Amino acid sequence: MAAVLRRSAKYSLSGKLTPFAGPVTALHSRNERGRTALSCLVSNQRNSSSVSKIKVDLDSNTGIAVMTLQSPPVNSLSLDFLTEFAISLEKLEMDRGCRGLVLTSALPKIFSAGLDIMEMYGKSPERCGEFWKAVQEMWLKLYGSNMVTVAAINGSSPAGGCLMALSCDYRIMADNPRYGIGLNETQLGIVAPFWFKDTLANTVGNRTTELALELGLLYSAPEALKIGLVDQLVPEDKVVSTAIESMAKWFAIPDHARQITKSMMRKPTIDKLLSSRESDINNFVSFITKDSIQKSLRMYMESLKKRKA
Ligand code: CO8
Repeated sequence: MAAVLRRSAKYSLSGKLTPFAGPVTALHSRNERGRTALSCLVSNQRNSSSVSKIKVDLDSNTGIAVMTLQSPPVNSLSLDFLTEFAISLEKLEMDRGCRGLVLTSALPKIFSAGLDIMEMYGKSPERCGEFWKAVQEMWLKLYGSNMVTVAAINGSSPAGGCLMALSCDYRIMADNPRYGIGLNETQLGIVAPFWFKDTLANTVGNRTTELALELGLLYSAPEALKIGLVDQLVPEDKVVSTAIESMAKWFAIPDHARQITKSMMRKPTIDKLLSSRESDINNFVSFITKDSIQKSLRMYMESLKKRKA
């Protein structure tokens, strides 16, 4: 009972985080199997849409939350999406009943298309700065999470989508060679910042990162497994269930020991960004608003549309 009250109290907190966060309404309900459905409705002053881009299901029996990205057409990381993501993550982080997080997509064939390119095209420097701060926040929260985090990658995951997966503790991908994953920024004529680079290098090593970043490589699922970018391939319909099952071996380790070890591995990388957040934002804004970069982004968007036609 006390635990139930404690959990309810936690969900009623209205996110203390992020200066860019809009008002939040958390809807909290239970069904007979003890499953807790948390639906965050974020209404942003810039955009009156109240449709949730992220669904969170916390199973209070297992302590595992499944966060499902559901922002069609491609789960691109817009400012609204990132804001909702940060709030949802913070709520789970504060919930002592939640020990593990599975991150997956509701969209067929796509985990996430990465940063929303339209957030970087034709926008004011102020808006670009706000957007980049939200991207930083997403990474800081996920890479530094105390929970066990498993990416259930059930589709393509370029650039920022790959970063999201890389920020988890473990990656399980659908065994489908048509799905690509990688930091392909140079293909767009843009450059992944140092903390994207560090996150990849911490996972696959320096030389592989050098090749991957310079050539903007997107790896097929089997290639990604070979270089250690993902940890396991399973049939597409087993990605989420395997991710949930995989939690058992992490939960068998005392939380404090696992968390301190994770922090020891990741803190230096996180601290590097924390000590230079403002200059990282300024670098992004001055780079992305350059005419030549805006032109590259426009051409890339056009090439995406042509490919479709
Ligand atoms: N942002 C915004 N819109 C997008 C994005 C995106 N990232 N990706 C796709 N879309 C749009 C498409 O233009 C298309 O729009 P429309 O229907 O109006 O034509 C719609 O989404 C559907 O796209 P597709 O038809 O291409 O869908 P497919 O199922 O055929 O393919 C893919 C899905 C594989 C995800 C494909 O869309 C794709 O490859 N997208 C591009 C992904 C990409 O390159 N993302 C990189 C973004 S940059 C980033 O994340 C890190 C930047 C780091 C910043 C550094 C700056 C200094």
